[in-house]
Amino acid sequence: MRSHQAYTKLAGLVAFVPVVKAHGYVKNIVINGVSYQGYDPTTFPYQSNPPVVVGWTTSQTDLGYVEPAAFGSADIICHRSARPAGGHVRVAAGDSIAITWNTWPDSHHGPIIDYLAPCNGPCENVEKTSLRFFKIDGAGKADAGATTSPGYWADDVMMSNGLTWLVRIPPNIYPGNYVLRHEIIALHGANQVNGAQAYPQCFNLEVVGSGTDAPSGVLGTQLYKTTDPGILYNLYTTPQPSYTVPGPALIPGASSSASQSSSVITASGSATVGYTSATSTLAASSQASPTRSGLGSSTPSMSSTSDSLISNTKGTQASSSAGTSSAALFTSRTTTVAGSTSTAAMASPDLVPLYGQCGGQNYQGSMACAQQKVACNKVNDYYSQCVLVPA
Ligand SMILES: [Cu+2]
Repeated sequence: MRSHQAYTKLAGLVAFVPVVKAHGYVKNIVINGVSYQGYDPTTFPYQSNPPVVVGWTTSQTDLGYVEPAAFGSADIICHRSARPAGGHVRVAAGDSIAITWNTWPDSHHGPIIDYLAPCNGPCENVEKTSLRFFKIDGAGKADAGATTSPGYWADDVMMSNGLTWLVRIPPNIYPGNYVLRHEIIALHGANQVNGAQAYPQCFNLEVVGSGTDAPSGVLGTQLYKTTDPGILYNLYTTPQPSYTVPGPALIPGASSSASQSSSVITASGSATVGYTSATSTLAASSQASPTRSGLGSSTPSMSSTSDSLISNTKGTQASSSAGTSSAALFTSRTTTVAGSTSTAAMASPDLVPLYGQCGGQNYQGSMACAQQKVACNKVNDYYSQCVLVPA
C-alpha cells in the first residue's frame, strides 16, 4: 500500500497547473437541442448580478457534498443553503433532458438518481421543505452482475457519455411546475457510516402535456437514512455485493435509467422568468381533459427548429407530446447560435486534482496532489484523496 502521507509540493510546477475542480456541478441541461445554463456555484455567488438560470442557487462554492449526517437537514433537498432558481424551462412530458456536469472525479463511483416534485405553483418561490419527491430513475451498478471492485457505476456511464446523464420526464404525469432533483451519490468512502457523499442538483421545470398521474412523493429530508444499504456500502469488497439504490421506489412504469446517449446542442436558451397566461390556460385545459392523447404514438417530439437531438432514445420511446406542445416549447426562448460549451480544464495526468484519488489498496496512479495547500489524505484502506489542508 502506498503511503497516503506523501504529499509532493512540486513547487516549480504548481504555477503552470490549471486550477482543477474535480468535484462538479451541472453546467447545463439540454432539451430538444436547446441548452440552458445551470447554476455555477464557483462564480455566481461572487457576482452582484448573476445570470438568472434554471438551476437552483446554492452556497457550495467549494463544490462539496452533503454528508449522511445531514440527510435529515434541508441541505439534502437541493444542496447546501439552496434557494429556488429564478427561472424555469418548459419541457413536454415524455421528452428527455440531457444533464451535463462540468467535470467529475473518476474515483467517485456511485448511483445516479432523479426525482421530480410538484411545486403546486411557481417553483421560483416554492418552500423547499414542502417539496415531495418521487423517483423517476435510479441507476446503481451499470453491470449488476459484475463482482469486481470497484465496479462500473451509473456515474461511470455518465462520464463515458460526455459527462451527460439522460433523464426522461414521465409521459403521463400531470402538467405543471416541478423541481427536477438530479443526484450523484459517491460511494468511495461509504464503507464507513457517514462516508457516502450526496451531490444533489435542482432545476425548475414547467411540464406540459395531458397526463393525469400524480405520483406520491417523499420529503427531501426523508429520502435517505445513514444506514440504508445503498448509503452504507463497501465498494471495495471482492466479490462486490449487489447494490440497492437508496430512496423510495421508482414510480410505476419508470425504468432505472433511460438509454444513455449524448445530445447535440443546436442552440442556447435562457431561463424563462414568469408565467404567461397561455401557460396557465394550457395547464388548466389539460386538467379538464384527462385523455392521454399522445400515448402509444411513437412520433418523435422534435421541434422543427432542431435536427439532431437526443435521437438515440427517441426511436424507441413513445412520446406524449403533441405537435402543438412541441411548437409551444419554443415560443418563449431566446435563441442564439451555440458555440463551444466545453472548457473543462485538464491537469497533467501525473498530478491528482482536488478530491481526486491519490492512494489506497490496488491504486496505481499518482499520489501527488496538483494544487498548493492540498494534501493526500487517507479516507480508508482503499481510498485516499487530495483534500484542502486547513490553514
Ligand atoms: Cu470527493
